[in-house]
Amino acid sequence: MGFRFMHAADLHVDSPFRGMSALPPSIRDRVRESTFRALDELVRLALRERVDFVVVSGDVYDASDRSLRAQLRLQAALRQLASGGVPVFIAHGNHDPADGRTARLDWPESVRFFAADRVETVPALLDGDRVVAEVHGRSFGSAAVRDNLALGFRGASRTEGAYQIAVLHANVDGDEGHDNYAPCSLRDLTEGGFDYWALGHIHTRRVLHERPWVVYPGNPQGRSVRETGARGCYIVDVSEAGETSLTFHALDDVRWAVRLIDIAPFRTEQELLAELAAELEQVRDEASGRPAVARLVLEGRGPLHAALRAGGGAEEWVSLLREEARERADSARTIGYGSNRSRMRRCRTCAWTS
Ligand SMILES: [Mn+2]
Repeated sequence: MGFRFMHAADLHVDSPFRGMSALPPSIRDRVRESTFRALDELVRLALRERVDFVVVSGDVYDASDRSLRAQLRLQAALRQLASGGVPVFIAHGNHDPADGRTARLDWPESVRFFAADRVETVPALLDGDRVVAEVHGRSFGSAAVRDNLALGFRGASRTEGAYQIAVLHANVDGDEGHDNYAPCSLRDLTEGGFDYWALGHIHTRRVLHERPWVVYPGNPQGRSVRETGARGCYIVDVSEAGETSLTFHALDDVRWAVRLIDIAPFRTEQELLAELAAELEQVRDEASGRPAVARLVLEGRGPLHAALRAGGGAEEWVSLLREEARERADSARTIGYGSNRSRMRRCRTCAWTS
């Protein structure tokens, strides 16, 4: 029988969003709440799409000493999934290792947190007595795991004919943009005899290999302006014949965007203003109704250079953009603005719109 599961990772629930003190409180609050809202959206999607189970590949929480608030919100989310009959399989990662401080809470029976000292194997889906899909997983025991945990999956017991899913937080082929935790090679994974490696750690979604599948779903909510674009999870459909297909679903509550604008062609403030407003309009369109945070980076040299570099220039431009945005979009509402920084030949502006 065919089935369907959700693969998510790096939820970073209760991410503190530090370094945003320059933002107006209303915006800061919305951003602060975004990892919780993305989690709620994840639950809604899983129930709406009627997935058979959910796997989460680490960094569920943002901090190893997880906040009680984060744990209670996760508990509420998992209870909703449990009452919808959806089991959840969770492996911890470097942000939320098993040795972190944990409140004593009751978790639904259908939720499985994988152990840190060994690879555990559990049947994820049964058809009568027959195991349709099997999930293998291992959590990080402490934050900085330098061992190749992937190799330990090879000895896992497997039920003949069942679809094999391995859940792990890991850095494949030494991705330099991320801490090199649980390092492994793509070959370690593709030669392991599994159908689907449900990975976490790299925050931008990537399918590293097909048949067998090696997948990073990315984080469901960008945690800073460095994590731009749509973020969410994959819904994975496995046909009766074992054919696998992935569908990405956005879950982010606040979308981040960066736009680079060369000031060279603009001769007047009017022209540049129109261009920036058009950029923001585009950011808003791409955000499909959710609030968006845009950083506009003005670069290059041109007739407006001196005016932009003048004291207080960037802040004034940000407030102009807010007014412009308000005039342009009847239904859209500009809710504030962020800080600005200027460097030699580079002037940054953050405009916040919803
Ligand atoms: Mn992470």
